Amino acid sequence: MPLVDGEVLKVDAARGLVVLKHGDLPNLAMPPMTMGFEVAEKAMLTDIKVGDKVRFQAEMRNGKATVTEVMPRR
Ligand SMILES: [Cu+2]
Repeated sequence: MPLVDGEVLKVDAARGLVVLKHGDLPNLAMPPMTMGFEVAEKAMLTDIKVGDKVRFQAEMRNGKATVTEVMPRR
C-alpha cells in the first residue's frame, strides 16, 4: 500500500483519532482533503503532534477510514 503525504491538524490520543490534511489517497478513491481518521492503535499517536508533516497509510476498517501506519516526514 502506498504511503501518502499528510499534515497533522488535530490529535486525540485518548480516543484514537487524528485529523489529517491528506494528499491523494488512491486506495480509498479520495482526492486531497482534510478529514478525521481512526488509528489502528492509539500508540501510533505518541510519535506525532499537531503541525507535523507525515507519511501514512490508511484503509477502510469496519466502515471507518483508519490509519494503519504513520511516521513523521523529515
Ligand atoms: Cu479523505
